[in-house]
Amino acid sequence: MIPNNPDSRVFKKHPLNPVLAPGNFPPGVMYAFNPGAIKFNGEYLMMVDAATEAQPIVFWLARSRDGVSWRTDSAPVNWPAPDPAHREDCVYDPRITKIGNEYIIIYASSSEAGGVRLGIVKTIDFKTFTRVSIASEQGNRNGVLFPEKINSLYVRLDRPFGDPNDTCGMWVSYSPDLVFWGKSEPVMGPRSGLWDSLKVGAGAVPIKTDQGWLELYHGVASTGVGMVYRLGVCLLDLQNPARVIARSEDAVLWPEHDYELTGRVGNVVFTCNAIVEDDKTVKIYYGASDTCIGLAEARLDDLVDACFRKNPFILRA
Ligand code: M1P
Repeated sequence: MIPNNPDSRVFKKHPLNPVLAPGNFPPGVMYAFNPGAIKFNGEYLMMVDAATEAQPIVFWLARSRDGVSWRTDSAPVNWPAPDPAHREDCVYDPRITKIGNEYIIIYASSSEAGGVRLGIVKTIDFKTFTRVSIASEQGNRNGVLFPEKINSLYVRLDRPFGDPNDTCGMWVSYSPDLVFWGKSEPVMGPRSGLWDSLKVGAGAVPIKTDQGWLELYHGVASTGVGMVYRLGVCLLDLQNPARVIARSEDAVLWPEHDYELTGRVGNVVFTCNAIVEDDKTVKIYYGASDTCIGLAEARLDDLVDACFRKNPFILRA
């Protein structure tokens, strides 16, 4: 097991964790995890991966006034019909970006015949959802849209894995219309010997800071207990997000409690969101062991600082 550096603890986990669990949903929901989250109409809103007995994973909304106590809708989201060219039969890991008055959701769209691709759906009210596109080739997930255009183009991070020789790293792509995507280039890959040595994938919607785009991402290492998913942070250039300005050497959140160590897939913390409060506290609702949802909070400045901090225990050549 690659040890966690206690000095790198930036996020504080909420004492009432997990703040949302399958038992909070109507009967039949067995796992509830990896939500997109955003503030909507003065409330916190999560769009949760909910695995029911009837279907593998569907999206389900949960709402909260205080960000800690949640009430769930009585039924899953009324998701739009599949694209005829890609008959998705499972959806997961929604990431919600607000641009203007629209909420644009990039998610993993899986079909037995067509593999995993990025789907894009939008809404203005979280009641009616409209399909925009299937936005990638087969073998891609962990897609997330930046909250503003750069050089007049929409920008997304993603993690292509269609090519077996791929390093399983994070890429950036651009689009004029959320349908046609290109100008793709790698941003960063796994780092040998560290907590993110096997694969890395985009997590939260990037947060604009005066030091660059702060991206909270997940990294995976193969260890004696199997794959371990942790979270880290990096800063990307505001005008050219393919350029990494700084990247945390240590993880900033890792599995350590029972609800994070055991479940549908154990040893996993995973985020698809980050909510920045007016006082610059960053809240994340993270998936724990693909089973339930925890809340963790950090100061935005501390996350930026973590990108630059060096781990004194790493031997450098
Ligand atoms: O089971 C852990 C995670 O595995 C996948 O993430 P990645 O593509 O980075 O390996 C996803 O299926 C994710 O939903 C899941 O939490």
